[in-house]
Amino acid sequence: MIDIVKTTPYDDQKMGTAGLRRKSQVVSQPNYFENFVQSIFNVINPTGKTYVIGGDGRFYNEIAIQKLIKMAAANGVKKLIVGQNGYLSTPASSNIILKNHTDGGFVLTASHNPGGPNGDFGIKFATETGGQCSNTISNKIFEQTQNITEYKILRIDDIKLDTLGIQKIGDMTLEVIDPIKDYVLMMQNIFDFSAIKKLFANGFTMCFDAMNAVTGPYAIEIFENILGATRGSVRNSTPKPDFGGLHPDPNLVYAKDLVDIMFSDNAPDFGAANDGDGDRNMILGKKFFVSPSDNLAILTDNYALIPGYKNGIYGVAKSMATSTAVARVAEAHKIGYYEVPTGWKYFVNLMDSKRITFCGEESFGAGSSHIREKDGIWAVLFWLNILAVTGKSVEQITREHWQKYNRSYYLRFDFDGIPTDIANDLMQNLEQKLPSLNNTIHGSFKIRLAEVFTYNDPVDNSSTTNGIRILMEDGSRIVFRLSGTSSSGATLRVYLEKLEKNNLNATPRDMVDELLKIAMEIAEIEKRTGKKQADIIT
Ligand code: G16
Repeated sequence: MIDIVKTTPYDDQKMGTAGLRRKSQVVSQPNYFENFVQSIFNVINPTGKTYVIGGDGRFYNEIAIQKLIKMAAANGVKKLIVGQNGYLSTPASSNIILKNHTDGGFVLTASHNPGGPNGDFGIKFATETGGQCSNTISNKIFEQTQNITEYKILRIDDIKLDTLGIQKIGDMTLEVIDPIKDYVLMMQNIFDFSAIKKLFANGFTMCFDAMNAVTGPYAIEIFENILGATRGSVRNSTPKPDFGGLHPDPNLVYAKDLVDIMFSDNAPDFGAANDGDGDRNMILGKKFFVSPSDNLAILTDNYALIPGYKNGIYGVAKSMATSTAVARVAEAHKIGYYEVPTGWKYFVNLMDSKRITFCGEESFGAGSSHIREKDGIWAVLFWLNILAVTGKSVEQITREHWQKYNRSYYLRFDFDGIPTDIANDLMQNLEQKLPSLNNTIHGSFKIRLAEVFTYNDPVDNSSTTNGIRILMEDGSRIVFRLSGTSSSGATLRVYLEKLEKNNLNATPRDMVDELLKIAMEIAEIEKRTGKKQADIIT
């Protein structure tokens, strides 16, 4: 029986950079999740349609997925494809959407944000493209959330999701699938698994940190079971509702245990980590870190070594805040190059229109048009394939890359927990100042152009502004943005890039120090936020 439940709106259900992300305690308020899901259904008219659902297993996943299934059935959905026990990584979900030509999907995740009763929960909504919905759709959904008066839900017992196969939920078909199988097949079609197998057979060692999140079972199957990495190569491999207390963001700060292993004297040959929902990656060599911006540039430069790309790639895109390293690779290979606002959804049109094959971001994301999300395990396999074919180390590959293309020293400084009005005022004040900054000299830098970044999508002609960029005459840059994934308050991100042609072996912190001082001063960060220094540097 369908219940029609009366409800009242919550005013904070506007989606950010990647879906809706809020504190678990906020999402678990009465009707909060239901209001948001019904608002999506009100916009997409789901009658007779098929959707994919899953999540990263975090706290509230189990409860939310039951609500979602019962609401889908009550709203006329024809079929749901759900990962066993409610698990699907974000990239696996995108693959299932595309492979089965479904109408879209829901991933229950707050991605790299911490989980648990005091952590975060979230919902990513994808369309039939396999990528997250456009701003036009998310604005319509927000409008619905502001006017919602009721939602529909089937009144039935909880549904068992532990057994593979098909069941009927009212008039709706529910298919429980193996969350890993199709993903593995896709990876086998892209990469040279036999070369990587040989690499491991010859004693190559790796440490993959799944951070107690969704990629653990994928990583065990691919790296240990199929490719033959030694048992135990995958650590923190059991997904836990609170990620075992870890903050599942694969960077030098939050994946500290892995970093310690990789910088110890008996470090394995290769290290990597993924985030909560499996779309982010961090790559490490023995005592060596590959910055995400360099990562994208190196993968792009080496595309021809990978069976899935050996016939050529269309082009490459990066988010504006990502370093310009990949631009130099695109120029050398004479392939298309695009800069988009932060948010993977901006890459989707470029992939669908065959303008790009690869894309990536400074926030530890890289991927290709095999799906419409970034893909953590894909990036790790890409590196393993490069290492297997070239016989070189991570450090060697990266240093040779810098020799060939120069080095973009790059760091991101995050100022967390700023009251939203103060953060907005800071950005507004900076924006007003921009015209007066052009052609001014600051220490050893001269500003060539200071502007608000505007992206004009070549496919749908939409225009989006995102962040402020200060471009220096020598190719160095300062970028300011407010994060779109904070679950409360605001985070100011300051991205610094120092382009260097000769001094290739310095530490990034030393190289961007002068830019940091300029950024602090221009944006009046200390005066306005009271913060003398960043909370997190990645
Ligand atoms: C999401 C988006 C990414 C974006 C990132 C950071 O990642 O999918 O495209 O780069 O947020 O966004 P912000 O700087 O606005 O916090 P994820 O891994 O959280 O889905």
